[in-house]
Amino acid sequence: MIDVWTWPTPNGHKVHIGLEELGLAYNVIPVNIGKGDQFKPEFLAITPNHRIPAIVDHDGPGGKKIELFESAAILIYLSEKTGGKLIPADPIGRYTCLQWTMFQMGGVGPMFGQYNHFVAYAPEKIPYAIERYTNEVARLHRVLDKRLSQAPYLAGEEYSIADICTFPWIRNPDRRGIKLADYPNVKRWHDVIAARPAVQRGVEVLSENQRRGQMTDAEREVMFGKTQFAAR
Ligand SMILES: N[C@@H](CCC(=O)N[C@@H](CS)C(=O)NCC(=O)O)C(=O)O
Repeated sequence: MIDVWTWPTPNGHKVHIGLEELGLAYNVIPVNIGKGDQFKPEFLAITPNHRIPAIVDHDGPGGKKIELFESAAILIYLSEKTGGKLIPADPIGRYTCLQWTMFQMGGVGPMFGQYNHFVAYAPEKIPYAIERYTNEVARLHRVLDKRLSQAPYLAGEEYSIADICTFPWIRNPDRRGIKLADYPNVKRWHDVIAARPAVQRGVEVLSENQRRGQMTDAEREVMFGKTQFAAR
C-alpha cells in the first residue's frame, strides 16, 4: 500500500491522478497546509521541504520502504513501479516527456504560484510583480499552445506524466485570468484530459477541503509568516 501525504492542490492532484491512472492502491493522509500540518514532525521526517505531496511506498524497490517527495519524482517512480506506464517507451518520446515534465516543474508551477501569490494573497498590491507574473502566465500558455499545435499530447502521440503534471495547473483558468479560448490547442488538450475518468477521480481526492473564499489571517501566518520561515 502507498501512503500519500497530500492536500487538494495542483501538486497534490498530480499524484492523485497518476495513482488513479495506474490503478495503484493508496491511502490518503491529509496534510492541511492552511493549518500547518506540513510542519508536524511526522511529515518533516518524510520531507525536509515541508511541501505536499509526498509518498511512502511500503513495498518499494526490492520490497523495501521508500519515501519520496517532489511530485514529478513521485510520478516517475510510480511509472517505473508499473513497468514504465505513462512514460513513452521509445527514447525520443521518453526524453520529450521528461523535458515537458521539467518545464512544468521549473516553469509552470513556480510561475503560476507566484501569480497566485501576488494577485490573490499578497497584502500589498505591487503592480510590478502583478504585471511580471501575469505576463509570464500568458507566455507559458503560449508555449504550451505552440507545443500542442504540433502533437496531441506534450510528449507527442501518447498521454504521459508530462500531461498529468501540467493539467492541474491549467484547469480553473479563470483563477489566473486566462481564457482557454485564447489558446485553442491547450483548450482541446485540456478537454480531452478532463474527460478521463481517472483524472475526474484524482481531482476529487479531498475535494471537500478545497479552498473557497479568502485566506484567513491564521492561514496567512502559516503560509507566509513566521511559521513558514522558522528554522527547522
Ligand atoms: N515542487 C514541489 C512543489 C510542492 C508545493 O509547492 N506544494 C504546496 C501545495 S501545492 C505546499 O505544500 N505548500 C505548503 C506551504 O507552502 O507551506 C512539487 O512539485 O511537489
